[in-house]
This record gives sequence, structure tokens and C-alpha cells, in this order.
Amino acid sequence: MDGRSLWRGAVAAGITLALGIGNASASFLVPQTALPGKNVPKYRDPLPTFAGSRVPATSGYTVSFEEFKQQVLPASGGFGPTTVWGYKINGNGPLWPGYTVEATKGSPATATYVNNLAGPGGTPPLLQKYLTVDQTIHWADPFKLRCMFTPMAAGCFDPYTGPVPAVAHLHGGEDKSDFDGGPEQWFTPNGMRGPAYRTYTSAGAPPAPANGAVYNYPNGQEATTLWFHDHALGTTRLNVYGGLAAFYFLRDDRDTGRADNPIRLPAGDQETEILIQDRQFDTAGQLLFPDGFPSGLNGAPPNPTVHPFWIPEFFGDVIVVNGKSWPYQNVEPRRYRLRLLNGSNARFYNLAFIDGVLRSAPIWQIGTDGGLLDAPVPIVYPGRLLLAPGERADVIVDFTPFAGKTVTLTNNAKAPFPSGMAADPQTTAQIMQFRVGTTVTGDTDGTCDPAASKKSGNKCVLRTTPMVKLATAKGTTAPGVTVATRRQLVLREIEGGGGPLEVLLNNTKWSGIMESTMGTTNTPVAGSTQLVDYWLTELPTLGSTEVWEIINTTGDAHPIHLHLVQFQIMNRQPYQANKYLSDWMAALTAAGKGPGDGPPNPYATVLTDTLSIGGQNQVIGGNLLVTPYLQGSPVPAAPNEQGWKDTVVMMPGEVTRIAVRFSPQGNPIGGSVGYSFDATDGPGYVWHCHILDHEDNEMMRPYIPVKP
Ligand SMILES: [Cu+2]
Repeated sequence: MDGRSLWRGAVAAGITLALGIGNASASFLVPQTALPGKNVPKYRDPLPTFAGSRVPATSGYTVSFEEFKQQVLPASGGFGPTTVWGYKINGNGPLWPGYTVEATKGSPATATYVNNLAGPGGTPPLLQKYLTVDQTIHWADPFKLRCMFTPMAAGCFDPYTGPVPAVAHLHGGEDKSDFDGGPEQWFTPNGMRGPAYRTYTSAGAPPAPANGAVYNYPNGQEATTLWFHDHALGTTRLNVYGGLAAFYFLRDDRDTGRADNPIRLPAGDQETEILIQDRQFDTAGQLLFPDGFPSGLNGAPPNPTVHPFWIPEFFGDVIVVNGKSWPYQNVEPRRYRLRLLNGSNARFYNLAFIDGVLRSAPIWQIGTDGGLLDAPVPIVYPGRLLLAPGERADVIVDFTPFAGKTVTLTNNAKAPFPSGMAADPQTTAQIMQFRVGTTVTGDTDGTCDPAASKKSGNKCVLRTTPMVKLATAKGTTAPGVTVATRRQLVLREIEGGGGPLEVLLNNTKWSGIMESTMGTTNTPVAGSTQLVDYWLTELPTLGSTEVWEIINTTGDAHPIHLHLVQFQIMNRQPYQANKYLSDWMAALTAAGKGPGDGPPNPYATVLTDTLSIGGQNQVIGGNLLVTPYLQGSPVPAAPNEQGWKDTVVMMPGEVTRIAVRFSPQGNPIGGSVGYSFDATDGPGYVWHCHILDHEDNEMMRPYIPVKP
């Protein structure tokens, strides 16, 4: 019996089992009945906060990955605790999200990560049965079944039940690739390791445990909101869903986090982490991640004969903030600094703070993914703050006008974004509540006022020196920026008979092996370079600045994330997507290529564009020039996006242009400041879609800078 018929038999057995208990809609291995999100009472429990309990990174710290129970749904609603995965940091926790790690710019930190995601006697953890691993996608695959090369191998269509591979990536960190926690750097509880596994072995470094790795973070970049989360190949969506995520605050001598910080930002109890994630639960209060049954929120996997358990995007109907469903926070009528993070698999949030009579508190954005803005940017209702998976926003919200009132953080983003289902007013349109008291401790709010006029002594001076600018507010490259390379790259969704099959960057799979040759000659795409067990096409020169023009031919928005660098958004421009795609498909077919075979032309083919960007009119990437298809004018990044970014929303029907410099954030324009580490060494970095369900199924490519 081959794998496929084995699987069919298992499905039949599973359905029989499921029907036996009624309304089953979820896990292949565990019968589950979906709990409608609207049945979860809201605003019963306070938001878990980390002020006063953050873990300093300075002297080294240990993070273990643990399975445990956490009260996520309200006990007062009759719900018991939920089995989750989370980080235990220097003995604090385990918790989902883990305690915030607090590092200081210029003080390197050494983190020891330990994978304890196992049950008694090394058996698989309980949650593995709920988070079904699909072995047919390119994944960590500790037993080397290599199902993507030999899909009919026995066992490929079964859920994986072996040791859990996991690895922690510091998202937004300017770090050596050895310590980037990339997709093939995983390790298991019983000491198995991925092909790109590395550990820090410098004199004085702690030894790596068999089931772990030691990473060194120089913390040389600007103070900002980083976070760390799981990044194992093909199981990131499951491991993060389980709870493997936490904040990492990088401080400096101005953004100290203390009450006496020179910027006078809200601190102490007035600085709050807000990690927003959507989840689905079963009637027993356990996590539900749909993997095989047609009913329920997300339907069945669209192409079960190819990928039995993978769904294109997970959307839950319960909003969980800092590991609590629909929590509330008691606040004083004063300004708060909120560190917003979207840690969801696929759901975008379009956020506004609204009280009961639709009066809104303005959002003052002071920081983006990679650092503080030059000045606070107001987002005034009906304007909203869009936050895609992976993105952070550092904001100030002033609750002073709302004394004695309740302010709700609301969402109106469609799912998938931007043209899917509307947010449900009963569930996903609500995030959390702020209950505003009537008195301010110490009587006055001594923080700077983002709304103060530019001449006021009380304005917020976020920076003493302005941001290094790669891009201007007009959407061009900044003065002095030399564009060494322009890449035009294509986002493409591959459709199967029942729906999306995989999503690709530049029609190239994670491995760089041409899809049509997989399992036979295993030929890499033309002009690619091998590193570890993948073939690279993006090899930017260290120290250079590139413009990446990413052509989204899909129907959905994708938050594209680059490791190593903080970049800047130049602009977004509509183009004739259908016409471009059909011409591009014709070129692909003419080149004898199909899905996953790489771009139509060899990647390094130099095309001369009529459009010049930053003085550069030569374009590589192997695609048709998009310029003849462009419409209208380029739209510069919104004011609140004109900062350092590591994750950027790329809308359907648009070309998104980003300016990326492969040198440290603090390097002045024209400067030659290099990284404190060799960024050209090690297993390399990745760029990928931060919709976790996409990055797990091929929407990710390795890259590494090369020496000039
Ligand atoms: Cu995507």
C-alpha cells in the first residue's frame, strides 16, 4: 500500500471517529469539537503584563521551550487551562508569550536555547496531536523522509509523531547568520539537529546542550521592539501557534525604559506589551488547528491528495492578547506607551481605540519595526493602524480624555487581507479593553506629549539625530544613496485543483530546486549558488544598497520580511496585474518552465529599464520588466511607515519598492561602517512572507550577502 492510499484509509477512519462524536472539525489525531468564538465571554481577565518582570539579557540568559498548561480562556466562563507551548526564561515561566527579554544597545547578549518539547520518557508532547505536521511540505523532517522529493514514500501522508524540531529566531535582529535561528537550524529534544545547525563556541561561551544551541547577539542596532519566535522549516505556523513567541526590547541611553528616561516616554506600568494573536479552541478549551475536516472556520485542506494537512491561511475566531482571550487592562487617565505586535499566523489587524460612543483615542506612532521615528505620527480615526503578521508598532495612546470610561481596541481588517471576510463584530472585530480610572498616581502625567506643538517644551523629542534615510518622504531614494542593484521579483500563488497549493517567491521554491525536476534530476534554478542544502539567488554585496521591487501577482497582501537588515519602504505603485501575469506566464511557458521552476529568464539576466531608480536602470531577477505595466504614480510610504522596517505589507495589484542596505543601521549614508560580525559567513539568512502558513509552504528563500 503506498502512502497515499494509507492516508486515504486513515482519513476514512478519522471521519468515522469524528462522526461518532458529532460536529468534529479539527485535528486528525484527536477528536475535537469547535468552540464558537462568540461563546467565549469577553473581558473577564486582566491582560498579563511584564512591567517589573522583564528578564535582563546582559549577563546571558537561558530560554527553554516547554509544554505546559495556561489559563487562556476565562476560568469564570467555565473553561479549564489550555495545553500550550511557551518559553521559560531564566526560570521565569514557562509562559505564552514568554517573559520579555530586555537588552541594551552595545551590550552583547548570549542566549542558550533548549528544546524540552517532549512528554514523559522523551515521547512526543501532547500538543503535537493537535498541531498536525504535514510531512508533504518541505519541512525540518528529522527522519529524512524527503516527501517533497518522493511524495509517494510510505508515511508521507501520515501525521508526524517524532521528536519536535524547533529553533528561535530573533526577529529584526542584526545578527550573524550562525545565530539567526533560521529554518534549518532546528534541534530536537533528543539531540537531532538541522543541516544548518550552528552554536556559539567563543571562549567563555556556555556549552551547547545536546537539545539546544547558544546564540550571540551583538545588540548593535537601534533601540526598538524586537521579538523572538519559532522558525523551524515547515512547522513555524504550528510552533508559533502553540505559543513559542516573546518580546525582546532593545534599550539605549535615551529609551531606557525607566521613569527618568530622557525622552520622557511613558514607562513602568505605563509601558505595555500587546501581542495580538487569533486562535481557535475546542469545547474542551484546547487549541484547535484545522487539519483535515471540512466543517469549521477554515474548511478542509484544499488539496488533500497533495498536502493532506496544510491550509493556506489560518484564521481563528478568538482574539488572544498576551496569552489571554479578550483581556482588559485597568489604566489611569494618562498617556501609555503600547508595544503592539501582530504574532498571528495570517490575520492582519486594522486597529483603532474607540470608546462606547465611538469617540476615538488618537494613536501616536513613535516607532516602527526597527527603531524610533523622527517625530510622532498621528493616526486619527477613522484612520486606523494596519498591523500585518510580524509587524510592530510603538505607539502612545492618551487615555486622559476617557477618565471613568472604557476604551476598546477594535479591528476591521478583512481576512484574508484586504478583500476576504469582514471582521465579525462579535469576535474578531474586538481585541481588548482599556478600563480608564479617574485618578493619576502622583497627580500629574510627566511624560512628553506627542500632540504638543513643535515649539512646545513638552513635545516628544524621539531622536537627537534624525534617522539615516535610505528613502525620502516623496518615495525616492535619499540623496547620496547609490543603488548598486535593482531586483524585480514576483510573488506568485500556485493553484491546485481545490485551491492554493503553495506560494512562491520569484517562482522559486525554498530549496532552489526546480519543481519539475524534483525527485528526478533535482536541478537547481539557473544561476543559483549552493549553501548548506539550498540554492541561493539573492546574493547582495555587503555594504551595498539595493532596491527590491516586488511584484505581487496574487490576490492577497503578503507581509514580506527580510532577516539581518532593517530597510525602508520607498513606494507602492499599481500595475496591470492580470496583463503582466499572463505575459509573464507566456514567457515562462516559452522557456519550458512551470510552477516552482524559477523565473522565465535566468536570474542574472540584465534588463535595461526605461525607468531609473536612484540612478540605476539595470534590473535583474529573471522576470519581465514591470515598467510597461505600471499605472498611476508611485505612492510614498505612509508617514507612520517612514521608519526602519523589517516586515512590509505588499498589496495585491501593486509593486512595492524597498531600499535595502546590507550594512548596519547606524552606518551614515556614504559611510563604510561594517557589521561587528562576518555577515557573509554561516548558513545565511532568509527572506519570506510572514503569513506563517505561507512561509511554511515555500514562500521563503535563503539569501546571504557576499564580499565586495
Ligand atoms: Cu504570504
